[in-house]
Amino acid sequence: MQKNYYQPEAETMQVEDIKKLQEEKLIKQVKYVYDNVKYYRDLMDERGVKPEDITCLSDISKLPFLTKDDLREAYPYGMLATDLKNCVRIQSTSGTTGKRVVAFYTQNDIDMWEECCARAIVAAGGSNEDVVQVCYGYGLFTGGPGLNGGSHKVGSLTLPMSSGNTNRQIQFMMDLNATILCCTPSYAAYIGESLKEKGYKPEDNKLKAGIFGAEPWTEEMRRDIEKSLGIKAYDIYGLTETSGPGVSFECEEQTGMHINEDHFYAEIIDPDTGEVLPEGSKGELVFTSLDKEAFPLLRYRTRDITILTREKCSCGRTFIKMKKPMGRSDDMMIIRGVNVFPSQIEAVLLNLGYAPNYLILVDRVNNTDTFEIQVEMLPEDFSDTPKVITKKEKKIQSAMKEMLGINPTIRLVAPKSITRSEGKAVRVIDNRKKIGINI
Ligand code: DLL
Repeated sequence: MQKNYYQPEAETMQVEDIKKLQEEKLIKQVKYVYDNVKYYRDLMDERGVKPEDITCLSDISKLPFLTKDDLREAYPYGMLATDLKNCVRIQSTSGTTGKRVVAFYTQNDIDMWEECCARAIVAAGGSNEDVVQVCYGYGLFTGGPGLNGGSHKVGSLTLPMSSGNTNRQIQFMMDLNATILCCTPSYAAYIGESLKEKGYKPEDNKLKAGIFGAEPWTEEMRRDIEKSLGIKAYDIYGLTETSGPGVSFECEEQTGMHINEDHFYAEIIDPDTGEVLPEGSKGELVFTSLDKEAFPLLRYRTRDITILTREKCSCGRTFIKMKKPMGRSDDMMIIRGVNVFPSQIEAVLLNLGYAPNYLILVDRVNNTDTFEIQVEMLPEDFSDTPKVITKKEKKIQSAMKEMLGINPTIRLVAPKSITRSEGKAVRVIDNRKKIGINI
């Protein structure tokens, strides 16, 4: 079979050449960050590390880590490494106002990011003959803009659908003969079900592949989606902080995602001690950008748990592969593709005058995440009529929607009815774990 790559010279580089390139880029990027990002320079100074101390890849372990908290502390401009006039875009994670992570991009950063997405599309069999339907969200979320840009680079006809309005998605998919679908795996499964409900069989659509990511999904889910849509389903990974989707992507082997190592250096660390672990070990994934201009990050702790392996891949790509993320080392949940922290929920409740007695219940029913928050009503509200209670629930719901970007079901429950814990409070019951989804 003819192998297709978007940038073969990079994607099939000899491993020694990748390492040499990474080393050269790392040395430059560290100096660039030291010279231009005061926040990180201070961290390096605190540790007594200077850019000259970084002379080879393994020296990276001398550098301090960066965490989401650092990025929040530095919000909005503290991590910016270039003049604002050189920046052309921001993207952002969902999160508390004022506490969002805001990532900046120069045009070169956008080009690099879109090329990474183009590699993913070509690895999924895409070319300028394809019609790529992008139903990741557009806007501050990186999913829509990233895959949209990648599809342009490939020269595919791009359908910038954004998420939601499933009837319209299906109409465009069928009328315009979409061949590649890009969305979260749970939305892909939902589209599959909706097609079936409308009486379509998998062979009635022209789709051949899907590029699905932004949330954890299982091999079982992959098989379900492949069957219901009649496609091959490819995984794609990324995070706002490093650029967005396309940091790594799957090839036809479907055994893990190749990391775009010419732009990102990956390490696996022990989440408790920070020690760098050898290849093949399970631990927390840490990324260092190698050539970003606006928002370069050195040793950024993703909190995603995975394993890196550099086994020979039948696709011919030489980039190291990461396994599907197997969980997180923090309390972030991904619900319907949106990142949710219990602390955000607590902040909303405290703001509205409730005590922090709540329980978050998450499950996956018919491939869609369910999300309920039980909140203890205030003792003085206990005698409220059902109508008044419903009104209060709606008020909490709209405040949650504003904070999180998604709508939970809110249930006000009797005072003192949520079990108190004697140790660490159990705030989250995530039943998706029972069906093998490693949230
Ligand atoms: O989710 C970027 C993205 C968009 C990736 C579209 C793929 C497709 P954030 O909203 O910043 O960015 O969330 C990043 O999502 O740290 C992981 O925990 C999780 N995640 C992303 N892709 C995958 C995946 C986008 N393929 C966080 N499998 C990351 C499992 C994923 N988890």
